[in-house]
Amino acid sequence: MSPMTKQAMERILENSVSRRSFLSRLLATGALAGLPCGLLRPGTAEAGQVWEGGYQTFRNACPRNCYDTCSIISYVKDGVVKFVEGAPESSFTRGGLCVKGNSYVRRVYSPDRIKYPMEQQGRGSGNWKRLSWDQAMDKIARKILDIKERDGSLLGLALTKYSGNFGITNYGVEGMMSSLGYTTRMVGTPCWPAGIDAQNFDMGSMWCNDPEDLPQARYVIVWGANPAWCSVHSMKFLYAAQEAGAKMVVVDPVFTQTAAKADEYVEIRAGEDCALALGLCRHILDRGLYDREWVTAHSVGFDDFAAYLRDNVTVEWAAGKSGVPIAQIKALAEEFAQARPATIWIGYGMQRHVNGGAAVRVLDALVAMTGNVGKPGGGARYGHLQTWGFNYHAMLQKPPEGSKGWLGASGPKGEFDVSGGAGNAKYADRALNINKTAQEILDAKDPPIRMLWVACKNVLSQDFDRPKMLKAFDKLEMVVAVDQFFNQTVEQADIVLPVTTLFEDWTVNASYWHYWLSLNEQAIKPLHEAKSDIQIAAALSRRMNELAPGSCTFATEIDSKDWMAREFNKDIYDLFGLSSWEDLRKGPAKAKLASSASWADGKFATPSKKYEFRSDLCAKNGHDALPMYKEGRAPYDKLRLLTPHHKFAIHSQFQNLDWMADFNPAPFVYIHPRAAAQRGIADGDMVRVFNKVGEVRLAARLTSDVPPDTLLMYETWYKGLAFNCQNLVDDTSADMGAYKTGAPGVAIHDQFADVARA
Ligand SMILES: Nc1nc2c(c(=O)[nH]1)N[C@H]1C(S)=C(S)[C@@H](COP(=O)(O)OP(=O)(O)OC[C@H]3O[C@@H](n4cnc5c(=O)[nH]c(N)nc54)[C@H](O)[C@@H]3O)O[C@H]1N2
Ligand SMILES: Nc1nc2c(c(=O)[nH]1)N[C@H]1C(S)=C(S)[C@@H](COP(=O)(O)OP(=O)(O)OC[C@H]3O[C@@H](n4cnc5c(=O)[nH]c(N)nc54)[C@H](O)[C@@H]3O)O[C@H]1N2
Ligand SMILES: [Mo]
Repeated sequence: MSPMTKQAMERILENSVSRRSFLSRLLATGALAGLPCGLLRPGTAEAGQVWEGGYQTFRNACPRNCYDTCSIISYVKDGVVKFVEGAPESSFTRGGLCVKGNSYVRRVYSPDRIKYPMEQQGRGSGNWKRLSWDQAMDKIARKILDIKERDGSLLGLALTKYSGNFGITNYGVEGMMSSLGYTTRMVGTPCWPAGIDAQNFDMGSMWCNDPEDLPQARYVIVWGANPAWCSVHSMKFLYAAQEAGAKMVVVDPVFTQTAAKADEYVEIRAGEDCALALGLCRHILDRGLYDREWVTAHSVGFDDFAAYLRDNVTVEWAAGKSGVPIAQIKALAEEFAQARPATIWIGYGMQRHVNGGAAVRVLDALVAMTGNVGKPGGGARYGHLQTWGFNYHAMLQKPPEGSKGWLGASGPKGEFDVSGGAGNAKYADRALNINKTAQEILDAKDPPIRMLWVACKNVLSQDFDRPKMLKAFDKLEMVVAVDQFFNQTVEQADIVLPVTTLFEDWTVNASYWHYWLSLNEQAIKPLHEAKSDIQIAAALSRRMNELAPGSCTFATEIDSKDWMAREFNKDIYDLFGLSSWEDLRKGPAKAKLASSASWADGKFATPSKKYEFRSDLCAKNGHDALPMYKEGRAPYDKLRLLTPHHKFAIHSQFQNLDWMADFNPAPFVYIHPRAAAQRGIADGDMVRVFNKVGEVRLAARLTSDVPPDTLLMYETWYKGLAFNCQNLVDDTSADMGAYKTGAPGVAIHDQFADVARA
């Protein structure tokens, strides 16, 4: 161990609490350029260690829905988090945090945090009145009991939860609902479901190589992903690949910061990934550059796929559809097929289309036919859930005896049994599509949804068709939002409950991209009157049982640390080489992988146990059996609208902080100079972007980084601004997702709009 001098440490810590120094520090370290950076030297910290100057260190983990799921060390003095850094022990986090991670100190201590339970007199009025926890729980519990009495079930109580906090104990929110009875659940995900289904059909599961083996790749295509912003810690592995001689290509309709770092940029017409990828496959087939041996040994249906390519696909056709020149397609195909190993990073952005699942299947096929599946440095990289085998103790709660609900698997879907039924086993929760939350609330009957519990989710910022969502909210008798900030959903809630940040309670975090596991220790006491979601569940259970004994099975007192410990099991310990979770106090652990490559043994989890170019399962689920071309969505307005993810925010989180607003105070819509000129729009003009869903007003920025037929704005919440891109995004479904996630994905990037000077 080589501790820093006390003075150096003090300097960093003192600097870290000032707003100006946050900016200058980020500038100095390059974090603003999207580069991860270690501020402290590796090996300087040990969990629980008390520093000379009185700083104690704790193990934390960023619980946001992000590829990187960073392992964090927090430095605490006098019960206050003074400074955070990336854990040096993780070769993925490698001692550095992103711009958002570096701002955690502000997020925790922001004066804007919700401090105590409150009730709003009139949604959207801002007329909030403080409640005690007892009063809040009493109002909520009485409402739940009232619903049960009126409907004979709790199907009128709905939960919407997504990705605000991916800590494993936070699945206790679902557990809380189960412990009340059978309720209505918003199921599915707005994020990645089309690709999940596609990979399940092709390989039997979604399973990516360890991203730390990227330096072994000789050729990398980053296809519809923007890791320079959305996975900054992966960039060092991409750079290492480039330094070792690999070529990096980016396929994106937008010239992103990742594209700027690539060796070649392919400007594709959005929604035409199927066409471009099929063109590549056809050319590889024609040149005989596919891996005949691998395809014969490990796959089924390749001949059918090859016949489809010969009969239906030409490079010229692919060029016409995708807008990518013929010569570039041919060169790309030849280079990709001849570089071994070659890999594709399949982004989540590219599958948010009506043909997104179909496109992911063609990309998988391209990687497979070139013999790159199962190879270190190769692979069709999308995501994985290999390290998520926890007990889900917090989640798996039982409904109270005699609870009634939706008729389960035996009953006709959607039918509610009012007869009393024979026992709990025949009942289930009512599952509704999270990506059509507004429509589902409007349509739900027998019983209608009366009450919505919102946790880890910002419905009015992140869900689709905001005008319709506002109408849907009008139907709800009570909305409870559990959050940290007065965001645009809280604005429309009746009761808000303050929730802790990651530093204020225990949990454990895994990643869907890398293979590290991190403990999240409680580093400080909960601020103000905040409670974690599982502590809120216990508080609700206490009041429910006081009012109606037996009405809630959730524990009424819980020790969060103990509940965290209960999530571990032998398989997790074995996978990570741990003897106890306490080992994680020394630092994050990495899964002991037999190979850095997924599917290295060539045994797939499909029905045939082989890679399936032809998937009957896929056909059974209503799609084409082969990876085939699927038309995109027909434009419904003049320009395409893309609303991807921003650098200074993760969805609606972080950009609301004053520290972020300092250097990114307001959103822009990015417009190509030609499209702008046609409309008399100059750089910096205030404009109106509008379509059939609604409109937003914001400043225009002219750039040829976007195609002439495309408008780009980033989905983000700016405190104090009305900006909300969901006024322009409808809830049209993607093709796939229902098989594995319970609901299809959503075609976020198949949106269209026009723009005019405001
Ligand atoms: N137009 C458009 N829409 C999109 C997308 C897009 O690209 N464009 N992307 C989609 C994608 S990929 C995703 S993943 C979703 C994300 O959608 P969400 O998961 O809704 O997004 P977040 O804003 O990350 O988090 C939601 C809330 O959780 C709160 N929170 C944080 N920690 C906790 C906690 O411990 N407990 C509780 N109760 N709350 C907590 C945060 O303060 C925040 O308000 O958005 C989707 N929507
Ligand atoms: N800083 C930051 N990091 C994040 C997040 C964040 O909000 N901010 N969100 C996290 C989450 S939940 C997710 S899901 C991931 C998202 O990670 P990514 O998938 O990397 O990010 P997105 O911004 O959703 O989309 C990536 C790119 O897809 C492109 N794209 C859109 N349509 C098409 C198309 O038809 N074809 C092709 N080839 N490209 C297309 C967009 O132009 C965009 O540049 O990042 C995670 N990390
Ligand atoms: Mo996501």
